[in-house]
Amino acid sequence: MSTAIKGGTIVTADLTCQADILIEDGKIAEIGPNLGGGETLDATGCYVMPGGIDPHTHLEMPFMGTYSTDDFESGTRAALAGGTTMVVDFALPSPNQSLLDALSMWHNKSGRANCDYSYHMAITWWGEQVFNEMETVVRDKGINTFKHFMAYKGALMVDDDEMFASFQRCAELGALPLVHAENGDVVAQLQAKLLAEGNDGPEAHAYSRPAEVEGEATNRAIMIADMAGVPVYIVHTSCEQAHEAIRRARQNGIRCYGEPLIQHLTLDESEYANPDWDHAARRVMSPPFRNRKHQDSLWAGLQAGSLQVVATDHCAFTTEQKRTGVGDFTRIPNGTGGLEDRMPMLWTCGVNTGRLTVNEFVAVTSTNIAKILNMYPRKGAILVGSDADIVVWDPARERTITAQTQQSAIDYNVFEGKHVKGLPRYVLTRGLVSIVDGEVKTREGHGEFVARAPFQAVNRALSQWKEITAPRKVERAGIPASGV
Ligand code: DUC
Ligand code: ZN
Ligand code: ZN
Ligand code: ZN
Repeated sequence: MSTAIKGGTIVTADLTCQADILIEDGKIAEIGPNLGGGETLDATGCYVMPGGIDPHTHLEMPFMGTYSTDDFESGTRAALAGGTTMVVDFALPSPNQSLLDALSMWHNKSGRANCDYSYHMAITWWGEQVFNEMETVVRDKGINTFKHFMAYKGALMVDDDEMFASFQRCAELGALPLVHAENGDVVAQLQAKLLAEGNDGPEAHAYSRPAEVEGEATNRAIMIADMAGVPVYIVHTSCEQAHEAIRRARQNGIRCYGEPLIQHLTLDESEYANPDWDHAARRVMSPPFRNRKHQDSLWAGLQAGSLQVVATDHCAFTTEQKRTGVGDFTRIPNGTGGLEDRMPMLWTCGVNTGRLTVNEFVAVTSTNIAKILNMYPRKGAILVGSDADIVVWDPARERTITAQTQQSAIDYNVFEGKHVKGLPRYVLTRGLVSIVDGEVKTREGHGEFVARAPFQAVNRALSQWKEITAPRKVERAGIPASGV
């Protein structure tokens, strides 16, 4: 069965041209003038672009005493409705759980996915088993990225010594470390102080995670990666300090990447000042929304290329789940949705305002991350042989975002009331036409796992497991170890 997309303007990260596309067996078979096929999709007046890739989602994730509400079915349906044709989710082992067990759990959840997906593996604890399983994950399981949390002390957080050891392991395996960069020790102390002072509302969440906490950790992660001899990818870069650390490092020849979220680009900290508890709590995520100065820095980074990717960190909780944190902001499940709105919001606030060109839009929503994650040109490209993950984008189509018509399973939308201009006419996932003029025609289970090969690794034998041995306290003359 073949499909032809006719009459549109093909836009990729590096070129714009008029041509038709012929799709056969889920792949792009031909690009050129006057192509015909079984089914014809009219792209007149539209841009024909690589489907969006969201490299940062948490679908049905156990977190803070609950599970994020969008699963692989509703999450990927929401993604497709907004022009995103692939997601990369985080497999998150619980403490002492085998990485391979966690991976099987994630594979079980993703069976209902409507579009293709891949995983990052999180390093949530450190030990000989993790060290050994990292090799299996990279060599046999098609995963070349490992996520590290520098925050969530007492839960997901890894310390610097563990992070350094894991980064060195990534270097020798040809894997890329990802980092949630916030200083978890400082956050924990600020949270305790705020609560003790009676600040228990959602606005205190933002006070407990100032930009400095992120700037410090971003710089630390980059320096540790440099010492380990491995590139590093900083997830949800939300502030000027973090962006500056990335920009400076890149200027000095360090290979590092930064990923702003559509939420941080378009929503600001005033959301937490809303007197409606639900309104503010629904927007609690880490890092929190920032002010205009930080937003301008992120936009400038996308324009200059010092930031490369726009993601969502889609981690959707219902209002009822958020209310677990009434009386204690530290118990509000962290996370916001965004999968369905990333592309229309970025188009509206980026392309329509002149901040981004159409080609830059493709780069930051699709092509750059396909390259960074080593799945280009299968994904992120319009080339003969690439997967037919394609969005036919109608720049004239408009809509006001509202939870009432969204695909996500939660009961609100953080972009409620925003008017977007620029929406998909057609969305194809490996050739399957899944969205037609806003109408959802997704097929549950159509999505497949995308294996990603390792990067070229350091050319030497793998190291052996070594216990981290660092004396924590040393007795000095007359001063007991428990003292200063
Ligand atoms: N931040 C969130 O807001 N949610 C999920 C995990 C994270 O780091
Ligand atoms: Zn974290
Ligand atoms: Zn995070
Ligand atoms: Zn995340």
